[in-house]
Amino acid sequence: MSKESIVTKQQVTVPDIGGAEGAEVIELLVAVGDEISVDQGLIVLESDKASMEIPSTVAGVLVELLVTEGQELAEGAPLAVIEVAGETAAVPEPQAVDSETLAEVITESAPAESAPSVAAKAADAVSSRVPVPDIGTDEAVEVIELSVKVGDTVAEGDSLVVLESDKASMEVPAPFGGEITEIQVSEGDSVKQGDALLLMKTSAAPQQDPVVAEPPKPAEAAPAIAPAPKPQVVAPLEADAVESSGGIYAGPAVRKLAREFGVTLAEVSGSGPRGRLLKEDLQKYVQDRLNKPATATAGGAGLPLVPEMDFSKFGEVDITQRSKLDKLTASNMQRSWLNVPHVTQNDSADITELEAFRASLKVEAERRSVKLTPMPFLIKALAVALRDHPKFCSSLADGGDALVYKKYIHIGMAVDTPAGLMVPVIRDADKKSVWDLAEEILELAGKAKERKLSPAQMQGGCFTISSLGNIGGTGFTPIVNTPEVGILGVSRADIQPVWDGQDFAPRKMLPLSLSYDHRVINGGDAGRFLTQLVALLSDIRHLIM
Ligand code: CAO
Repeated sequence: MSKESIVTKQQVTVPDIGGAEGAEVIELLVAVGDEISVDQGLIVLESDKASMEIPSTVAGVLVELLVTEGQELAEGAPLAVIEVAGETAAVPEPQAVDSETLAEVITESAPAESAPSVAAKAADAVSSRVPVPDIGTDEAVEVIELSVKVGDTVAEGDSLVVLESDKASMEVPAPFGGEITEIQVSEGDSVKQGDALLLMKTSAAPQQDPVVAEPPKPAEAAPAIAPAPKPQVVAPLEADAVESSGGIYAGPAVRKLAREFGVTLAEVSGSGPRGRLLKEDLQKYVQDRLNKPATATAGGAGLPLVPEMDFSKFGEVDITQRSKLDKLTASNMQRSWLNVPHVTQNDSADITELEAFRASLKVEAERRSVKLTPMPFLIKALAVALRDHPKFCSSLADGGDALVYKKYIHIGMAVDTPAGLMVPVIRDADKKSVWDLAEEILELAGKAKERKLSPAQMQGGCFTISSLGNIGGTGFTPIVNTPEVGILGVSRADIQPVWDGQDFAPRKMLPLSLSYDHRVINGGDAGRFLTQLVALLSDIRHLIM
């Protein structure tokens, strides 16, 4: 072999993946151009038995990735092309690493022997010891399930035990077909790589795979050790989402799906061999739950489910898909409604004088090309009340242990648009004149209706105002726009008879509904806030104070 430095392109293929028919590529761990080292994970494959990182068999630069996420792969499928630089003699054979990693026959009593003779030895043995394979960690993992019992006959690839660490759950498959003669662990035991799991009497020699002998270990009256079944079986789990696995026979893919659905595996019955839970079992369970009529039983997050209904049974219907904005608003509303203990306080402001003043500014408004509605006055008054009651401009933090007081007064304004509800934000409302506010309201409402608001124009609000004044109604319960803690609902102003101490006088009354987060705002705070707001609107001379 030449010792010249040359660059060769080498293909990495899918190794023996434990008899799995096909496994799905669930993650690409590298990108073209990456420097790859030997044993570095290239992709993550997931079969119905395990998730596993497929390591590179060579070191070099990744020049081509031959797979995509979601693709199904079987043993031998090409994965990647790696440009390997080095002396020809030093270039490793790609396949050799695959086989080494995937099937080891280890002798404990003899020095290293040639591969075929070790394989033959294992085949001849009466019983072979199946150890814990390379589980990608030196830490002990727990035996959470014994999938077989003494006397069982298993085929190569059948699950023998399920191990679980705080990061992964993995099945240990039979390295060859045979009969279980002794189980050397119990559920709940902690085991490490190399520890004995069980003994198997081989029904066929575990020959075919190329084998590699490990260095001799201290002699021990032990049976031959069967090929260590699998490398790096890793299915990451969220620490807080680890299903209690006792007695549940399910692979990592199913456990992962269950977590995504929020399903407790113990509630699902398995239809696979030995009661194994299959993906289909989970899907059927979820479908059944969705079709079940709502009862007092709790659904996800402890909520009773609202059943889906076939309304066409009662008459003609039309089904349309909701816009993204509508769906986003729906989920924001639900989140706020579920998280915030809402209280709504109602009052009405006598805006007779405000309205007279506004009418007197009509010509000036036209000259300025501005529409002077009650809204800029409301925002002006609101800004003063927010300045005087800073709690209304706060948000909960640190899991509820702290309050963030904002030293700016940015007010969100709900705008009803054909596409759905939008809330542009008027920044530093306390520093703007009524004319400035009137201009900005017009501009932001226009942009909202044309869907031309930038994300920045919809962020940073401290408090929201929602006016249905031009539409109608005498009051409503606005939902707090979390993480804000308060929202002002404005209904339609109307002339009403108001007792002035001697007579009923016709006054223009503006209904106001203040909803607040009762975790932050108390009734007293809300009463004082709304009373000040009413006073400001009833006598706008106070706005300049
Ligand atoms: N009472 C009586 N009349 C009112 C009023 C009130 N509270 N508020 C506004 N009006 C009048 C205005 O004076 C104007 O009439 P004139 O032209 O005769 O003066 C007319 O109604 C139209 O007002 P407008 O709606 O165009 O302007 P606005 O400044 O009051 O409000 C905006 C602007 C963008 C807030 C409003 O158009 C809007 O979209 N409101 C809906 C908000 C919403 O959907 N909230 C619910 C959120 S939760 O689903």
